[in-house]
Amino acid sequence: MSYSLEGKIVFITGASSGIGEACARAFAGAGARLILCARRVQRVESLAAELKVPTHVITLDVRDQQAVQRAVDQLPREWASIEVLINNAGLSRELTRLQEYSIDDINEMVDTNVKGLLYVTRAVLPGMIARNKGHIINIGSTAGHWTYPNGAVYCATKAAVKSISEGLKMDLNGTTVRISSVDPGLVETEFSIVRFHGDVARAKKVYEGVKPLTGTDVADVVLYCATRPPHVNINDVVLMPVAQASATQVYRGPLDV
Ligand code: NDP
Ligand code: 8X3
Repeated sequence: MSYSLEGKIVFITGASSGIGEACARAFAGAGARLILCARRVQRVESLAAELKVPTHVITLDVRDQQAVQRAVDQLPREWASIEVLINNAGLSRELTRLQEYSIDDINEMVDTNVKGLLYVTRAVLPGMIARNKGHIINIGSTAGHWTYPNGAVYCATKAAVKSISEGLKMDLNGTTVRISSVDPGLVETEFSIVRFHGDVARAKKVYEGVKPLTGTDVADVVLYCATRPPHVNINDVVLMPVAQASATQVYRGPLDV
């Protein structure tokens, strides 16, 4: 028997694009009520207008700890009982040897992927524990399992997400709050465009000759984790395109998929 999300409040960071947007659509399909956050709030407003479930939109930069805490503390009463938190907001910048990395790029990845995720979790989790009900789903990455060349910083941030998920499983022991990590390989979203600072042609090359995962493929797995019966905790799911064997081994020939 799967767990119903009908009417449940689901908080999604990074809902303006890619996996976060796909999660919003998937969880709306399951009848959840959605708190949708990102910096590009107009995009989130347009998405919310399409969805046929109640939504609450927040402009949020997860790097701003005070803004994160305020956003959670100031939720209207009817939106305060968050049951599922999807920590999705994240990004990569460049692919470069550490000795050449721009300090701004390093800070942006660490501040968003690690500190931002911690800030949101720290703000939302006490309420879940007090209600003894909740589920945190972190979007990690295969990059957190296997480091690849020129990816030390991004891979380190995703290894941190893996450690945070594992640590939370221990910290939450004795409560009914669940913690899952969903760790995809190549997903075609705006991720590579952001990584290469808007160079669309370079971003396209990442997926050349491959059928990558889509945001919807990942959202399916996130939804699966969230709809297991309350005694079942999916700890970690690693998913890749069938054409991908590791971070660096990607088959770019024809495949009948
Ligand atoms: P997108 O670039 O399409 O989406 C990233 C989302 O994160 C956007 O909604 C963006 O919103 C949000 N975001 C970025 N920085 C911030 C910030 N400071 N505050 C709030 N929101 C922020 O990429 P994906 O959908 O692919 O990425 C989503 C997650 O999936 C990331 O954590 C990424 O690391 C992870 N991932 C991606 C993979 C891939 O191959 N695409 C594979 C494995 C994991 P806005 O800019 O409007 O604030
Ligand atoms: C995104 C997947 O391999 O580009 O986390 O780092 S990868």
